[in-house]
Amino acid sequence: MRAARQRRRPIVALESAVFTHGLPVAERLPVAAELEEAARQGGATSAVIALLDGKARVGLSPAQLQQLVTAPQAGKCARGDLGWLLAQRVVAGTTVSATIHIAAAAGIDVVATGGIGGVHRDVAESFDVSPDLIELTRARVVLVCSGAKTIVDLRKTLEFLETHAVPVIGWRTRTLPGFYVRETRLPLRAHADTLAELARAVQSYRATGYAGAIVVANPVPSEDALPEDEVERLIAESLRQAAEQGVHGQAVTPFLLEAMNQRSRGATLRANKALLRGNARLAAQLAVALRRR
Ligand code: PSU
Ligand code: MN
Repeated sequence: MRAARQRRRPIVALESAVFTHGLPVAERLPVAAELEEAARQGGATSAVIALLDGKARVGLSPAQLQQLVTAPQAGKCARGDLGWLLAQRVVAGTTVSATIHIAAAAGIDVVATGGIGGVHRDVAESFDVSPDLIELTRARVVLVCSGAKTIVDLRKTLEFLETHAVPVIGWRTRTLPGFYVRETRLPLRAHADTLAELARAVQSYRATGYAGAIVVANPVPSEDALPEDEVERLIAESLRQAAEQGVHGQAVTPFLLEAMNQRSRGATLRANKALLRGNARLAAQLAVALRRR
C-alpha cells in the first residue's frame, strides 16, 4: 500500500465490515485474498480499511488482516462510532459510512463493497435509515457496489439518494441491481457501458463541483445470480425465522445471511462472493481509467 502510494499507483479501498460481520468465519481470509487478487487483475492495489489499536488503518499487513478476522468481539464501526471506537482502541470492521469517510480523508478515489445500507422496509415505525446514505452525500469517492443489502426497501433507498442528489450510475445495466439479483424494476437515470464513459461521467461530476459520492451499481455476475422470486422467498422465510427466534438489532443481518445461505444450499454465499470480486475488479479498472485521464 505504502509503495503504491509513493509510486502514485491506483488504489482501491475495501470495506471491512464484510470481513468481521458479513461472511462466515472460514470464508473471511480466503475472500480477502480473492479481493486483493481481483483488484490486482484490474490493475490496482487494494487497501482494506479497518480500526486496529486505536488507529484507522488504510491497508493491512497479513498479520493485521488475521487479527481483524479472528478478533473474538470485533466491533462494527459506522461513521458515528468512529471516534468512540478509536478512543477505545478496539478492533473493528468499518461499514460503508466509515469506510468512505476514511478513504476520502486519505485521498483515495475509489472504494468497493458488496451492498450499501439503505432505508429499511419498516422505516415508518423504526426510522431505520442507514448512515451509509448520509455519508454518501459528503464523501468524495466513487463507491462500486451491487445495490443495497437485500433486506432494505430498494425503492425508498433509491428515492433517498435521488433526493440528496447522489448519482447512481449503472454499469452495463439500466436498472438498479438487487444484490443477489441482476435486475430490478427500478430504472436508473444514468448508465455506462465502457470504462472511458464511466470515468468521463465521474470527472464531469467533479468538474461541476460535486463533492459527494458517486455510486456505481454493478450487477452480480450472471453465472452466480439468483432469480428475484427465489430471493424474495428466502428473505420472507428468513425474516419469519428471525422473528420467531426473537433475533433483533445488530444480530439480524448476520442471522438472515446465514439463514438464507442454508435455505439456498450455499447459493447466496456464492453470489455474495462473486459480486464482491466483480466489484473489486471494476473498482480497480475504474481507478486505472481515472488515473489515465
Ligand atoms: N451488505 C450486506 N451485508 C452487510 C452490509 C452490507 O449484504 O452486512 C454491511 C455494510 O458494511 C453496510 C452496512 O455498510 O451493512 C450497513 O449497515 P446498517 O444497515 O446497520 O447501516
Ligand atoms: Mn440502521
